[in-house]
Amino acid sequence: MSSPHLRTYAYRAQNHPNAAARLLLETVVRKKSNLSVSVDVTSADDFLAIIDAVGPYVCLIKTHIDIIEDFTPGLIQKLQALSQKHDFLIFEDRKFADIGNTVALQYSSGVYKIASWAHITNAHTVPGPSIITGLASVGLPLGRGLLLLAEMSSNGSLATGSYTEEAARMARANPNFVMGFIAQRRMETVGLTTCETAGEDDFLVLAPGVGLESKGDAMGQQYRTPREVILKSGCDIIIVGRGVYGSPKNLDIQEVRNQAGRYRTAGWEAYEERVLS
Ligand code: 5FU
Repeated sequence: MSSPHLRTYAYRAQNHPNAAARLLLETVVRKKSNLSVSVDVTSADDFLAIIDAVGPYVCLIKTHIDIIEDFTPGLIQKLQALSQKHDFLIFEDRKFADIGNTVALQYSSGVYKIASWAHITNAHTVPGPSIITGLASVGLPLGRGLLLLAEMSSNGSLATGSYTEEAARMARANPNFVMGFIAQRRMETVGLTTCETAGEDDFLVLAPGVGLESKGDAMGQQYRTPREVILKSGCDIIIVGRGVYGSPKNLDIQEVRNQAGRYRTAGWEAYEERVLS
């Protein structure tokens, strides 16, 4: 059997064991978009304005809800209304990293009640497999999906080598709730011993660190182009933040729309080249 990334998104949507992954793949197919925009702004008005502008071009909106300075629970209702209006899923980039009992509380409770509105969230593997057990106890009954942080885009990341291999093994042991990875490449064969072969699991790879112009920022972020990420590295979804919305201090909503369209086209063309060639 070929690696999942060589099959179409439509085929993978029909066969995925995780409900959130199926919804995401179906949205990708309907909208012909493998673009996720990361909306890292601190004002609720800017947050909603950017999402309304990029909504038609994305399959997934990625949030860091705890950076919004004027957060109120009403913001979540507005976000959900935009998700309905524009047909996209929501990924809260919470990067959980504690023991199972604590992450279950952080996921379900507190100010943000992430599990109640985010289709997808993610976790570091530092605490070991109990972090998946804790999050799954909340998320699985709600049809949510979890991404494991197997690699990071930042310069000098420690998520390499045996750490990444262990993350891949943890995913393989939990294929119902773990729907994929935050990573920079495919993970099917990572961490397999010489006697093992890749199974039938289809883990989606969502890749941050994507930019068409810049190669990085002053704080260690590193960018690759959509073509490098989707075609050469076989990732499934590109995650783009500042490449789409620029500087939040000078928001130009028409330009945000233009950039979202540009990244969507670049990501989709790279996918078509991948599955058709
Ligand atoms: F896990 C990761 C990672 O390895 N790199 C990242 O950049 C997550 N991110 C997030 O993607 C980061 O927290 C930002 O929210 C976003 C990238 O934003 P940018 O503006 O495209 O650099």
